[in-house]
Amino acid sequence: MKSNEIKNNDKSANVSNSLNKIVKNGKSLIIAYDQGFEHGPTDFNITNVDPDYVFRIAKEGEYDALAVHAGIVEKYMKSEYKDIPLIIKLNGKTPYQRGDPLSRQHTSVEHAVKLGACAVGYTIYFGSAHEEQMFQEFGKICEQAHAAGLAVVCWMYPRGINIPNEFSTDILAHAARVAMELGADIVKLKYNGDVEAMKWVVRCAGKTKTVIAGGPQIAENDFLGLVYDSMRSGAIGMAIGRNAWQAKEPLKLAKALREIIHNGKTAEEAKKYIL
Ligand code: FBP
Repeated sequence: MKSNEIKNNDKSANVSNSLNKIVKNGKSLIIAYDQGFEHGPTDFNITNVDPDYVFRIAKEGEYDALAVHAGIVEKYMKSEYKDIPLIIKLNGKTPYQRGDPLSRQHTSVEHAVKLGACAVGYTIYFGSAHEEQMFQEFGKICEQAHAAGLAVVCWMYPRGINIPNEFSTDILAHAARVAMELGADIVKLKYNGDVEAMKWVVRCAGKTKTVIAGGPQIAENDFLGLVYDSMRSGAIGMAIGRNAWQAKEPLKLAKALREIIHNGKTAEEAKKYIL
C-alpha cells in the first residue's frame, strides 16, 4: 500500500471515530440550540435563554451531541461538559432575510477543530435560487472537515420560490440524495408525516445517515409518536431543539426519547417516562 493510501485510511478512520462519538450503536439523539440565531430569542423563556441550561440538559439527559454556534462554546463551555460531543454550526441566517434563503459560512472548520468539535454542521436551502452557493460552500466544508477528521452534518431544508411544498416526498428524497453526494455523513431533514414515503427518502440518502428535526413544540405524547414514526422510517435518530429545551421536565422527556431511539421502545411504551 502506498503512503498516500495509508494517510487517506487514517483520515477516514478519524472521521469514523468522530462519527461514532455522535452515533452510538447506530443511533443518535442530538439536541440543537441554534434557534436564538435562526429565529431570535422569541423561542426562549427566562430559563432556556441561558445556554448553560441547555448544556446541562445535554449532559444530564445523556444526549449524544449538542449542535450550537461557536460563540456558545467559547462562552459557556465548562470542564464538566467536556464529554458532550459538539457539532459546531458553520452558517446561519435570521428571519429578516428577504427573498430566497441564502445562509453563508461564518465560522471556519479550523476554528471548530480548535473548539473541540466532533462534527461541523451546515444548512443548505435546497431549491433556493442561491442553492449553488451553498452547495459550493458545503462541498469545500466536507473536504476540509474530513481532512481534519471531523464528521459533517447537513441540515437540508427545501425552501424558496421553486419549492411549492417543502414536505413533498420527491423533493425531500432529492434533497437527501444531494446531501449524500456532496459528502455529508448525517443529513437532517424534516419529517413529512408519512412513514412509507420517508422510507424512500432515507433510502435515497444511502450511506449518509438520516436524523429528523423536531419542529415547534407539540404535546409530548404526540412528539413521542413523531419520534417513533421517524425511527420506523429508517432514520437513525432525531436532532431536536424546541421540544427538548422548552419541555417542562426536559430530563424525563430525554429519557423517553432515549428509550425509543436507543432501546427500540414504542411511543406507547415510552409514555410512562414522561408521567
Ligand atoms: P427544532 O427542533 O427546534 O425545530 O430545531 C431544529 C432546527 O433544525 C434547528 O437546528 C434550527 O434552528 C431550526 O430547526 C430551523 O428551522 P426553520 O428554518 O424551519 O425555522
